[in-house]
Amino acid sequence: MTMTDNYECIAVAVVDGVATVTLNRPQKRNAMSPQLNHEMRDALGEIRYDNDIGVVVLTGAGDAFTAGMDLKEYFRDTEGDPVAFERVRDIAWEWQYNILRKMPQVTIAKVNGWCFGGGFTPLTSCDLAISADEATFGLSEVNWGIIPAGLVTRDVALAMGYRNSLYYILTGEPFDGKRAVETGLVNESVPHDELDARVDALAAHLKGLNPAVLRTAKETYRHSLDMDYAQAWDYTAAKALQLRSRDKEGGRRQGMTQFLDEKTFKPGLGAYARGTEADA
Ligand code: ACO
Ligand code: V55
Repeated sequence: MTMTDNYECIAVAVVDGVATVTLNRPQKRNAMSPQLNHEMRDALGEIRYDNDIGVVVLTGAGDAFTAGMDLKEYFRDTEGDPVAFERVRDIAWEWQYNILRKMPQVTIAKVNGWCFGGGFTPLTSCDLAISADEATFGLSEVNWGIIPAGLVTRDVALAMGYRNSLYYILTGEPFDGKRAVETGLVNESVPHDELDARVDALAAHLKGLNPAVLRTAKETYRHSLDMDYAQAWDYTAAKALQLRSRDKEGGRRQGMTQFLDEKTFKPGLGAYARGTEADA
């Protein structure tokens, strides 16, 4: 599997069904170079088909989550060569958006430090995001003379809303983890020395839930947004039925049995005990 591959710009470690993918160019603040993007496309392309992995954590080595796209290798080195730029741009888009957003696993961005510009796309493509209070975020594009491109503008609009998006897009002002929570960009922030423990606990919780249910729930959420109400209603009904065949442990039936007959749990307060019962 992926973890045995020799990557230079990223690191992949799998422990107890949780894959941690680390952007690993700390000397360059994990700036996303073409090679890093290529390795990420490869690694996520493998992880997404690995049934033994239930949760994927994306983080950065050293004091950065990621300083964004690599100004030298991604922008300057392709200047004057639109085809070369398209090539590196499309590989970046492929993992940051197409693959990451559709991962069947639950994905968590663990924002340990600097997160700028193009870093907002992998950040918002993750389902959940937990940051360090001390992390620094910024839509720094305007500071050096470009607009938030790729899907940064679109993603920020979704995560932070109208006023906050335009404020940070137009000012380029940096902000910390606590502010990121207020704007809706991340779910929570905690002191940096508690970040690993908080993400580990969240990952462990998610890993304990029925993976087919989580996958179907996230797909339904993501696709519903692009539909009108009638389509969303019908699509959701079809997804609910799809789950019945996807879910090999028959979660729905176990849940009803344990609540209604055995009275061993309350669905409002926690999850059913997952057994080994195969769906008939
Ligand atoms: N692209 C290329 N190289 C970068 C990037 C980047 N995005 N960010 C940092 N580096 C490199 C620096 O050039 C430097 O390289 P060198 O040691 O070979 O000279 C090294 O990483 C360390 O960077 P410093 O600036 O010395 O680190 P410091 O800790 O003082 O500052 C900070 C960190 C604030 C993240 C700073 O590096 C920075 O502002 N980086 C750019 C952030 C940014 O605006 N990114 C682009 C957003 S737009 C987009 O992504 C499309
Ligand atoms: C950015 C810019 C891009 C890109 C991805 O906002 C992200 C940063 C100009 O191209 O492809």
